[in-house]
Amino acid sequence: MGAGAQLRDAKSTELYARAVQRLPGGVNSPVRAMRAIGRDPIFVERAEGAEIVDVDGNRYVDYVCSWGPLIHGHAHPEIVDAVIAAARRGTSYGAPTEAEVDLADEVSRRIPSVEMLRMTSSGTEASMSAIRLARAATGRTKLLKFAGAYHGHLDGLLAEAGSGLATAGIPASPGVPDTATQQTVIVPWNDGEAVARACAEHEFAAILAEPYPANMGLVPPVEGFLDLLRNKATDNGALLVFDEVITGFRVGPGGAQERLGVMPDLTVMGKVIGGGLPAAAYGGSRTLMDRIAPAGDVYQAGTLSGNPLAVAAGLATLRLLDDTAYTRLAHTTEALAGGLREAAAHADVPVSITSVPGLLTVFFAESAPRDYEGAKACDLDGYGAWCRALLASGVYPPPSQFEAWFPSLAHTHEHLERTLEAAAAAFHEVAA
Ligand code: KE4
Repeated sequence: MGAGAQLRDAKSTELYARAVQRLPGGVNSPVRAMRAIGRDPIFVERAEGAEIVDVDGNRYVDYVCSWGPLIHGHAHPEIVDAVIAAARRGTSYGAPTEAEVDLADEVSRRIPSVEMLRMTSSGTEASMSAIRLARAATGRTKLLKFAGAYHGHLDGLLAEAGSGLATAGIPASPGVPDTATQQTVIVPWNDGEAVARACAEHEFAAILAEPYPANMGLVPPVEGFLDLLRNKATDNGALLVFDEVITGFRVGPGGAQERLGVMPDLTVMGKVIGGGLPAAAYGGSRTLMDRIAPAGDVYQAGTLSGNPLAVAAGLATLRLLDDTAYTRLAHTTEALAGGLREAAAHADVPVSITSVPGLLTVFFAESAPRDYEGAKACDLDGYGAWCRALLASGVYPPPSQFEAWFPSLAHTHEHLERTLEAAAAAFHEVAA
């Protein structure tokens, strides 16, 4: 679709009217509702490679890619074939399989700090379980997390920073009891002094961080910040837990910890590990992981944890990720980021774009935020208007300023050309 084209939306509109009668907000996860960019959701009918087609036949270059799992794009033939072959042997046994051991081997080979892992069905479950293990291993309960970081919707982490010097978290959602968030201390990302103060005041079970936060938009750590977290966790007697649900297997073969050379005690993984099917995991040293039942006394379980279909998709996904793939993904990301910078500059729209291989965010702000307060100060309406214009021109961006774009190995030069043409027109539209 050319710039300014109108989307056909009759079927999506009809479906949305039905959906809101049966699903809260018409969706099964909030961000999909597109409320953050001021429009109703688009219902998808099918997808292949870097493209999705909605129920009205509109085609888009997709930069959500299921929020990260689809590093090879939609319906990659080898991944689909692996899932079909697995399904023909049965969809779930509730018993161990060789493929689960193979997947654990593949992960351990890639993620330096993961000697052993346990699979779950979602990143939330993996975060929750890693926290329980950290609390068991240290005999402590308090957690340190960063404002704007997201680790899943578990009670203890749906917490906001208290007012003023109060360091205990307050519930970020109705239904979350104070007792759940009182053990959570929240400090600003990239604020070494705040981390030092918190560690002087509290004995933590864990310091929990996305090494490249991508849930406030992509806000990379400032030089040395992750080393500081490593040192402060060690000095405090806390475990350092890296949530690599987004960065794992994406920013490089060994995730952010390999790229930045900072080793956590526990790693939370998800998304790419399941190749688009429900799978996540948490892992670390054998000493720590052998505390998990039934090897140890820390209970954690899951009916579909490590299920054959998700493991088949995950194995096929990881086995396709060789050095050439990472080089290509890095090149695609940088070409996209550079082109978007040029398009914004040409339209005189103030944006700042952050990027690491496989991730980028277009912040509607003069300078890149270094923390959540900075991200919240962006021109959210401007981002929303720009996204609506992109959708009308056949590009599907993440429908929130506080998310990242997920380029994939299926995005070709032609996709980038279409994207940058639409982005240029959309920047001129919002600049007018
Ligand atoms: P899930 O429970 O949604 O599988 O994973 C939670 C999670 C944990 N850690 C990080 C760093 C995450 O980004 C996520 C979930 N990511 C969001 C998008 N930023 C998923 C999209 C959604 O919530 O619908």
